Amino acid sequence: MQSAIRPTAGRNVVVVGTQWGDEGKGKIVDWMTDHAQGVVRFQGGHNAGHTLVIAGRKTALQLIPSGVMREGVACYIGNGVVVDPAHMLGEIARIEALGIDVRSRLFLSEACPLILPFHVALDSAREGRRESSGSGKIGTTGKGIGPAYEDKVARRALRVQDLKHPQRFENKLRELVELHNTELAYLGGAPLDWQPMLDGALQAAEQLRPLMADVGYRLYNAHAAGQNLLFEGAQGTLLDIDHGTYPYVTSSNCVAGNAAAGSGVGPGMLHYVLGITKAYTTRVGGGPFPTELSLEEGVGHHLSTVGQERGTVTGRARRCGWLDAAALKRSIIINGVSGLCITKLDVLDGLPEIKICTGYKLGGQMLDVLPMDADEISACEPVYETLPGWSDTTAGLTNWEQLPVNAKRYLERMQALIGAPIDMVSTGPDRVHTILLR
Ligand code: 2SA
Ligand code: MG
Repeated sequence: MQSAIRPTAGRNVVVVGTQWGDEGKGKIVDWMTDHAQGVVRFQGGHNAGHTLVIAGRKTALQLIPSGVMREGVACYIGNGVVVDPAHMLGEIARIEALGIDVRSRLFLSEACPLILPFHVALDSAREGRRESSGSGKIGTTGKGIGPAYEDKVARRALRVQDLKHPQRFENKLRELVELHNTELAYLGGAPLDWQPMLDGALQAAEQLRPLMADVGYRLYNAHAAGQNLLFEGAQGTLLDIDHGTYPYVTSSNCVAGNAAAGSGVGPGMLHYVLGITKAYTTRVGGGPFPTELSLEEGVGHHLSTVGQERGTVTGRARRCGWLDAAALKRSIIINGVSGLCITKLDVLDGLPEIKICTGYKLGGQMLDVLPMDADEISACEPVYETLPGWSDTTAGLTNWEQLPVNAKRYLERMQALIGAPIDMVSTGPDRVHTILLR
């Protein structure tokens, strides 16, 4: 059978999370990079945490595309990404310390908005205010992501290209600092001084300048030359600014459609959408989560501990619950998912029975897809179907035939409920722990 996901020449793949992030996208992108010559980030910033385990060695990437771990693969940071210059240089240095060459194959779009220290200060001051006012924290990563995107949309952001023009940079920066200091004062925060920010940015500029590139044009030419490109989504569909559980979302579009706008290519250059789905559900931060379980005991405790569910960036404990097929259904539709990769199946090993949420009860009605309104989602009572578990281990398996019969049944039922084919199953963190189905 012709493989649906092993790319043939000139076939580009978008990898997106179908849940609330942390589905294991980094490992899959890394695995798929065997067949790609370029990996592209198109949204988010260093709020992302992609953990890769290669030959037993764990690496966490936040801003640099996961393709960097493969020699010779080009890494692109598209215009849809918000870039903290200091963080970026730190991350490059950390990867270089592993003996990996980064700078010769990293391309940074000039149009990326910058994350500067006042964005970080605003992010945390606002979270503090939300908490003290009782309106409920969003539970951001505190990296300044939301405030940076706000400046972009307000058309006043400093962008990577401004780093090439020190005077222009200074003028815009001074205005922005003045503006943001007003809000910081309102929130009870200390005002920030523009001068050290300018010094820091101009220092970083020297190192960033050689990386600046016309990313969209490069991608166009790479595609024309027959290369395979991988578009690496960060966070997940239910955290999308438009389609997620608003306001408990991140500030970018995480859905597959944004792979085009966020990198500067046409939608015709996206050929296959791989949706990454964890075999259960996790969420880090606030907001509704219908299938959530207590982490203190039973299955919730099992998922949290066996799955080692902690934030890569912040170390926060992730909330855990059963698979939610009704939420996934929405995700499959919005992303136009071509095929699914199910990850962390082995975490379910040993559970006597496994539940799948097939819909919700809401105000006397039955729903078969996640509602759009966060308050309505909070009021939803999940409806479950129960399947038998399996006692044999699935960890590290590489072949469908080796899976316990009940694990196959679980995957087949999931596929039928969600409405998208499963093309891959990941059975462990290492590259080789992968079952390819089509
Ligand atoms: P932000 O910082 O403004 O993007 O936060 C807004 C919401 O988006 C969530 N978010 C994430 N959820 C899961 N994983 C993410 N990346 C890290 C990881 C998170 C970490 O891979 O583990 O280390 O805690 C990520 N980034 C943003 C966030 O929790 C808020 O709900
Ligand atoms: Mg993550």
